[in-house]
Amino acid sequence: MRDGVPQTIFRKDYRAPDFSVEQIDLYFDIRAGYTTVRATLDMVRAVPGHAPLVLDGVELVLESVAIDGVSLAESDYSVTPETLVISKVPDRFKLETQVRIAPETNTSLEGLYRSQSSYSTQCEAEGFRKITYYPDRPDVLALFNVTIEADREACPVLLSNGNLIDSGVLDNRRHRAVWQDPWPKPSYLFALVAGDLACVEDTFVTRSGKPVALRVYVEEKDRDFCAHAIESLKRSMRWDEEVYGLEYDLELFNIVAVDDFNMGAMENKSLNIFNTSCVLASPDITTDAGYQRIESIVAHEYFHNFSGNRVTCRDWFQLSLKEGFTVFRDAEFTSDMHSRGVKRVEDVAFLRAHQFAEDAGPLAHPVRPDSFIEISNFYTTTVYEKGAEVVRMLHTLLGAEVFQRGATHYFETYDGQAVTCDDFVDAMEVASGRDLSQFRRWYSQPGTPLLTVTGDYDGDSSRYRLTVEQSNPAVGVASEVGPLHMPLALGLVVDGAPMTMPSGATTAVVELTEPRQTFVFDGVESEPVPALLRGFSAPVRVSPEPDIDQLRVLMAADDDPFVRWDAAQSYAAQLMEATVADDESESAFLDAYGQVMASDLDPAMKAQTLILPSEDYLADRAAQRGLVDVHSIHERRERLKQMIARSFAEEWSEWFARYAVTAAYEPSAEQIGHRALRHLAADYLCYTDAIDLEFAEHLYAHADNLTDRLAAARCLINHGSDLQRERMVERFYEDWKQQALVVNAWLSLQATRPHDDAVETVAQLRNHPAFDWRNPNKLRSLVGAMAGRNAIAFHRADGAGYTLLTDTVIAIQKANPQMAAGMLSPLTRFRRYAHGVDLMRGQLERVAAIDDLSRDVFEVVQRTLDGH
Ligand code: HT7
Ligand code: ZN
Repeated sequence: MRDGVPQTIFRKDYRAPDFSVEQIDLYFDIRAGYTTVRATLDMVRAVPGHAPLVLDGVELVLESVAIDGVSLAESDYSVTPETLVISKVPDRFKLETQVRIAPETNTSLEGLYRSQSSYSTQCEAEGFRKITYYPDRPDVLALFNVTIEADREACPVLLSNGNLIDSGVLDNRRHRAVWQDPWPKPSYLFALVAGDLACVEDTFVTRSGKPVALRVYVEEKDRDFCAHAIESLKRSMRWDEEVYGLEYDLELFNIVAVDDFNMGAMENKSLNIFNTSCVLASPDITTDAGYQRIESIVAHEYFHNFSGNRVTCRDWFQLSLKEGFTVFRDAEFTSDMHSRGVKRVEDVAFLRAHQFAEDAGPLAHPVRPDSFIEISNFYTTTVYEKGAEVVRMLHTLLGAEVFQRGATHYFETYDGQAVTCDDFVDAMEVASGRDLSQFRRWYSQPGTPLLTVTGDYDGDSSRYRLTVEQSNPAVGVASEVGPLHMPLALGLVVDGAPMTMPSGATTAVVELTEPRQTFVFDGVESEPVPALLRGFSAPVRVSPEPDIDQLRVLMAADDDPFVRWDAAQSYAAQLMEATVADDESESAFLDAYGQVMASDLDPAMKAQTLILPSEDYLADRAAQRGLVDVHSIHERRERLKQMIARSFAEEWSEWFARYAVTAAYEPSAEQIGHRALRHLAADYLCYTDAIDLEFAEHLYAHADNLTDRLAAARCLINHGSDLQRERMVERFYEDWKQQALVVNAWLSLQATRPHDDAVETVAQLRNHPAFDWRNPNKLRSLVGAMAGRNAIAFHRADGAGYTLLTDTVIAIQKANPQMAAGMLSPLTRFRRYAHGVDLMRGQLERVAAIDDLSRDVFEVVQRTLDGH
């Protein structure tokens, strides 16, 4: 492993900053090959004493430093690879520094870097220190004034946060723009973009009548792909006014799309920067899911304007304060815009497949972590998705109205401040008058709680007693903090219908606070089937699962969409997990499946219910019982698919015709639902005896959208002959090679083909002109897709999948540490598998042995190898 172990930062060591920055004036002189950054900081000692000034700075070439106009001699300060320290400073002073940076050679995609023909920034979490010396921590809020100078032709567009207050032409074909942000902000929200970009403009009028200019900047060739993002932005702005009473606070809102970006998007104040994959949309380059994803990410970044920007985090341990809350807000927005039931089952399926696994593995951590080496490793599904579930539980416990009052209190009380998760819960306590101290344990307890339930029905007294025990099976991290406070929403299905509770509703929300509690329901006329965890009211597992008879009742009769869907998932999972296949249970399952097919569920929900549980979810279930055998999971799932395909062969053909969308493409709920059912039918048709796949050739040839084309291509690539596959791969590329985002989908199609030799295909595609090692989207679409979404190839018995992933991580880890650490994820749960454990460990040890390992990768490998 590398020399010198990187330092661990602990939450308990938090100290308020010694100095505050009232204002920062930044001057950027952008030249080909290097950029000069001059910074003037108005600084004030915040904690009385004589503490030295310690500023963060990484990969900066310091050219000068002055205090109150007087240049410092080299003996007055010291520079380390990560800091600038000035031992003697007055209580109030102006600090001026000049540094030189090299955006052109910055491949980490943090700080200021060049992507295609533009310069852009990424400062969250700690990228600002790659731009200038600064106290780069979220609890230092300052006013930013930014001047940018660059070549007029190369960079006609010069953007930063806030308002454009001045601009002008300079000598030597150069020009200048001056931006002023009236809102104090932490450095992680700073942004700058300079380049040759087209602008698509619109206007939003706020509820108090103020016009806001909305501008989306993209490459000229992408100008026609911005409409969906703009409409999504307008819907988000309106929703935040209507639901949270929050009105946008500037006259300008910019979005810039860049190709090289480590994540989906970034909420910089008034200058959101997006991965092109999360903003550009057209029927030819975007799938149905892609349209929905763009809407939700645009909304997510917009909502951060308040949950994150106006009220920010005190330190990075509080990341879920802004991320969990904002994920909750964007999920509610999507639910209000589309189908609440579908959104909920999609989110729960994701949480169970990914967050539950994270919480059960060596990288498990609380929603509010206690320590980290590299904060970039904590942009996790626990901080985001489990964090959102924690906020959702508050919403359920307090009710929508009180929760909304709490949110308003939070935004008003902490406006302009950097606060903690505890402050958020405080606001909810004030609004509700309730004691939420036990609820706070959710922020410090890792692991997925387990609810063990027992029902007891007494027909004589018409009484049903439900006993619930909660525990948190050891996750190998931290000790138990005690029982958690959580809402358990439940119903009772009696004689084939949900029973009305004394409240008049069919759902009762009971509160769990003790290790064991019993709830009594009277007036229950016959033995009920309990419908537990309606709406997935808490991020927990429930045991035992209902038996098959109960699942059939829930699927048919419960009135909660999540419970119905969950019953269908459990039913299919239990069938696949059965040790011996028996004809009777299989035909009972097929009977239930047929009933869902024939039901009047709306098409999108029907598709969700009919899609079998994912292999990831089945793996998580298997890990609860013992070791995970990915090949057996795949085979059992394939076998069930074959059975369903054959039993309903006629129906699938009929559905394929019936759900053809004849109108021009639009991403409407109706069309999306119909396409989902049609593609489900197409998938099953691939398993019927008569597979000539002509229907797939036809689907591809007549498609007017990417969703259809990918469904068709998937049939041919995964189920066709070698010739059919090769022809499809070639044709798809020839048709779409000009569209980078479609080419990424083409790479993924090949990387996720469930076959051993996908490993060789991926290895070869790394040399294809369409691949680019520097571009995170390409890495994710090719190598990431094979490792994360193709268990058959990745877990190949000879370990070639593991080697390929590791080679890739090693190749990029110096250039882009964040990406490399993220890509290691499929190896981190190596201990849970029945096969390949030593091979995976061997690859992790190979990474650990590298001398110049980045901090990001070091932390992931170390925690994985040291973990359980
Ligand atoms: N808040 C944003 C985080 C983010 C990020 C973090 C680390 C490295 C690169 C990054 N790009 C964006 C994304 C969000 O809205 O949640
Ligand atoms: Zn976010």
